[in-house]
Amino acid sequence: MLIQKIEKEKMTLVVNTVRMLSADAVEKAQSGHPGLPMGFADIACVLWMQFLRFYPQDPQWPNRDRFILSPGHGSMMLYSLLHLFGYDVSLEDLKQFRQFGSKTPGHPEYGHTPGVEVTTGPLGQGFANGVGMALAERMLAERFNKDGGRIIRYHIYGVVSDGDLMEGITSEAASFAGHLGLSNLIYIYDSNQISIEGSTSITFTEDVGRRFEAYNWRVAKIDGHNHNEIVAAIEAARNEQERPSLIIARTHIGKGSPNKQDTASVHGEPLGAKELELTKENIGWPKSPAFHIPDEVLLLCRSRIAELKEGYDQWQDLFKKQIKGDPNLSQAWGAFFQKDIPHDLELELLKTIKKDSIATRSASGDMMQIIAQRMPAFIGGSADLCPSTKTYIKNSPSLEKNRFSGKNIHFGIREHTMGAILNGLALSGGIIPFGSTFLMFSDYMRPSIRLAALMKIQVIYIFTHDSIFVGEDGPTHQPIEHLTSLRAIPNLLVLRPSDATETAAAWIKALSHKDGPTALILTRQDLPVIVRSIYPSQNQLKYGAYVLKDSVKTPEIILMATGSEVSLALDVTLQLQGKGIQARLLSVPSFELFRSGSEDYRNSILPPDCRKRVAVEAAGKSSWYELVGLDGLIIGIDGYGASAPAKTLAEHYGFTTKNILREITKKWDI
Ligand SMILES: Cc1ncc(C[n+]2csc(CCOP(=O)(O)OP(=O)(O)O)c2C)c(N)n1
Ligand SMILES: [Mg+2]
Repeated sequence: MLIQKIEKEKMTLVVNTVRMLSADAVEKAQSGHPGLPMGFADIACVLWMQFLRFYPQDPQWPNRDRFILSPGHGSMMLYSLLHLFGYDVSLEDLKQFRQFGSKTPGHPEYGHTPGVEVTTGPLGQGFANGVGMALAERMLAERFNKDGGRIIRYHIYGVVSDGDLMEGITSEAASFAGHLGLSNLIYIYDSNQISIEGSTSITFTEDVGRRFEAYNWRVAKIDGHNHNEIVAAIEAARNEQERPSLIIARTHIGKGSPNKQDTASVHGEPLGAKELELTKENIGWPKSPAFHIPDEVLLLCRSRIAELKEGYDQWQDLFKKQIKGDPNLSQAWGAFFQKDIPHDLELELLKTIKKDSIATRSASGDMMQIIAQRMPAFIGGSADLCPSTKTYIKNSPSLEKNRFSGKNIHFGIREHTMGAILNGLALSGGIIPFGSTFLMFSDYMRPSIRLAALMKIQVIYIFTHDSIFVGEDGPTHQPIEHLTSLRAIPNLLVLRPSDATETAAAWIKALSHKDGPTALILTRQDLPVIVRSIYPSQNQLKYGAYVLKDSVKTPEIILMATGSEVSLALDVTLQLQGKGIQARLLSVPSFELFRSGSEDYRNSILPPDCRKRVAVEAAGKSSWYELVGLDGLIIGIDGYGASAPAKTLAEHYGFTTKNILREITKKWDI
């Protein structure tokens, strides 16, 4: 095992370098958070110097240990470590902390700075992302560690703070991780007993240790500034085979600052020139220049990188022998890590449509069986709703403790953490994760959906029961503003297919959309399958909107609809055409795709001078003004739904051909 023993004085020198680089950078920026880096540096340096396995020249090495800074406000600690340990983060980058376009933004951003494993900032998310990463390790290990080989064997180390542990998402995530016994997960709690408003005693007096023990975690308590205790605790956690570990480390925020240590002000304010000087004096550091790195520290870090390279090279040899040397495993590795889509997949998905009327959730469920067979990286589950969301992969077992070969994850009724775990799975590489629940409950996942979109990672959400037409369950289960609010998240692809055939096209789009998440919005109720030998092909879904039924001459009125309302709008269009009115119908499965296409195309199907525009969607109206303008007509829903059979609701809210025709006539006298 790669463990370099380092004398206490030398380690302290590294620790103080991280402390002072962080404090100097915050001081220079006059913005940032010095307290966490100063208080946690002892633990971080022991971890990086003696345990964490990585190779800075290959930040995406699949078998690296992961380091997660869940309290992302401590970003300067991470940037200092990345610089010292040879990642492509220069001293100049540290000096540009928090400046526009720099590699060192305010909070760590995935895909922006080499070595940053995940974007963190919203407290609690990083904690739950790590659970997804630990689960991914277990699943990949089960698939690739054949005959005692250790191609996949890594740990997830995470820093978690008071703020993280106050957030409810960490309870869900810890419960899930404890249930599955994810012993590759090692979290170190920066228990400095300080948050922004002061001492945690003002609001957070629970016994965190007992809470985590109850979740089936191994819990240890240490002095977070005692290097021997840190080493012993991490070693013990690494030896644990049954449970995740929480090491509760009593630390002192702003450690080393004579007047600001243990205060809330050092959490998020520069030390100030005077206090910075006093701190340097206190720990025996040269007062100038700022950003000082002793030569000895550089040598120590370089020797650590050399040591890590040995491990990296050994793994590459093993990879050549075990994976490249075995045609089956080699092909499987490609399938997991490249995630190519079989060219005939859409055809295969279309073949699953056997009825002329089917709910899009059910059509999707049938299609998912094929996708799971053809694409082994496709793995996921639901928040206790798979019988309703139709997302269970039938020929595969559920994941269980010590059995990670299956494709079905039971997230339990933990939507918040499901969202964040999906992000962790996606960040691991090798997995296309999906998660499902009712559209209504996407609210519970919104923070992680937003982060997936920000990180540009591939996650697929299957949100079913997508409108008031769920019926009798009533307004608590009837989404209204959810489509609008999902469409408002930049870089989230929202697809609401109008029938089973568009559902196939939507799946192909979701699988090929690798630089962001996709939300599939599906119905509970049956919808007629649009006969594509008569109507245009479903593969035009890729344009976001397309003409489903055209007028003979230049359109006089254009109807637009999504999902379950497309067949209704088609009926209206046909009726209008029957009266000799030049009506055109657009199916609009995705606002984002339509918006990102060419202006020429947009104008061709939605000519700017055609002002008689009607949108039909059983949801809140606000997103539609973009397409119908202020002079258009929106058949939508103001307020909430109601508990009643779907047919009654359709009448009440006006989603009938008769009513829509009446509204059109009322507005334009046609
Ligand atoms: C979800 C969320 N809510 C609020 C914040 C704002 N915030 C940033 S740090 C923090 C608390 C800091 O306390 P702690 O986590 O103990 O960090 P420390 O002060 O010890 O560095 C808060 C409330 C946030 N980042 N995320
Ligand atoms: Mg704290």
